[in-house]
Amino acid sequence: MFRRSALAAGIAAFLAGPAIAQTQITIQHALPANSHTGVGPAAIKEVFERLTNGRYRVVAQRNDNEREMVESVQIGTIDCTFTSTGPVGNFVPEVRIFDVPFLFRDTAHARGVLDSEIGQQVLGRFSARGLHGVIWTENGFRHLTNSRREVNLPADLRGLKVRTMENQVHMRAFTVLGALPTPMAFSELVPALQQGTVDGQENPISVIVANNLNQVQRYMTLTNHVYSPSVMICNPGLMQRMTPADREHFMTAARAAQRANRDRVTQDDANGVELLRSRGMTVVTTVNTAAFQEALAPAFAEWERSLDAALLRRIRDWRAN
Ligand code: TF8
Repeated sequence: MFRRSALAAGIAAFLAGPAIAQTQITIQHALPANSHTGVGPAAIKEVFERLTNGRYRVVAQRNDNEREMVESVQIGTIDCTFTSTGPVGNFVPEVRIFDVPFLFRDTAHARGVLDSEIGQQVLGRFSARGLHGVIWTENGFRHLTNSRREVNLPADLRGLKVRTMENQVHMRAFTVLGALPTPMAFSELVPALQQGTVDGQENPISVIVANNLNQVQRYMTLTNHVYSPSVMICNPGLMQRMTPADREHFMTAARAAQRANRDRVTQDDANGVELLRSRGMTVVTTVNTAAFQEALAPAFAEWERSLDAALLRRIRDWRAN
C-alpha cells in the first residue's frame, strides 16, 4: 500500500511540473488587519501575487512599534513597512516638514502635495538613509483626546500630560500650547492612558476608532492640528532584485494600496465622530482654529528657521491645476 501511494504522489508531482520558485515579501504595519493601515498590505498581497502569478508571496505582520519597523527595514530583517511619518523624521529629517501644524488646508491639499513633485522630492531623500520611500499613504488629520476635560481653547491644554509621537515638531508644538508633551512609541500608548501616566493623546479618527481609545479617553476635540502622512518604505534591495516587469507590478500594487488606505481614512472620517459619540465620548466639533494657530506663532517662527522655509512656502501655495 505505502509503495503504491508514494508512487502515485511521485507521478502527480512529475505531472504538475517544476514547483514555482516563490519569493516571500514580509510587510509589517501597526493596527489590526481591518484598519486603514491593514488594508494597504492586504492590497499589495492581492495585486502583486496575482500580477506575478504567484512567484511572490506577500506576508503581512502586525507590529505596533513603528520606529522599530523602520529600523528593521533599514537593516533588512523585514522587507517593507507602512508607517506614519511620526518616527520617520528621526531617520529622514526632511520628512519633518510635513509634521508642521496647520500646514495643509484639507485632505485634498495634502494628497495633492504628496502626489506631486514635492512629495516625490521628499521620497527621494529616503535613499540616502538606506531606505526606499515607495509611496505616500495616509494616517489622517490628527485630533486631541484626553481623560480630564473638554478642550475648546489652547488655555484648556495647560498642564495636560499629552502623549506625542517621538517627533520633535509635535513635542515643540504641545509645549508652546502649554501642555506637557510625553513622547512614546504607539505600542506604549494604551497602557499609559490606562494607568494615567498621560492624560491625553492626539491621533486621527481612524486610529482612535481602531484602538477603541474611547475606553480610556472621555473627551475629543476635532483640532485637525496636523495632517499625518503615512508612507510605504521598503529595503532598497527588494526592488533592485526584481525584474523591470516585476518592479512595475510592485508599483501597481503600491498604488492599489494607497487607494485602499485613503478610501478607508475617508470612510472612517465620515463615520467616526458619531461612532465615538455612540461609544460615550464627548466630542467638541466646533473649534476656534485661529486661536490654536495664534498660540503656535512662536513655534511657527522657529520652524521657518529650522526647516526648509522655501519648501514650506511651496507646500502652502500648492494648488491643484
Ligand atoms: C502615532 C501614530 C500611529 C499611527 C497608526 C499606528 O500616534 O499616529 O497611531 O501610525 O497608524 O504613533
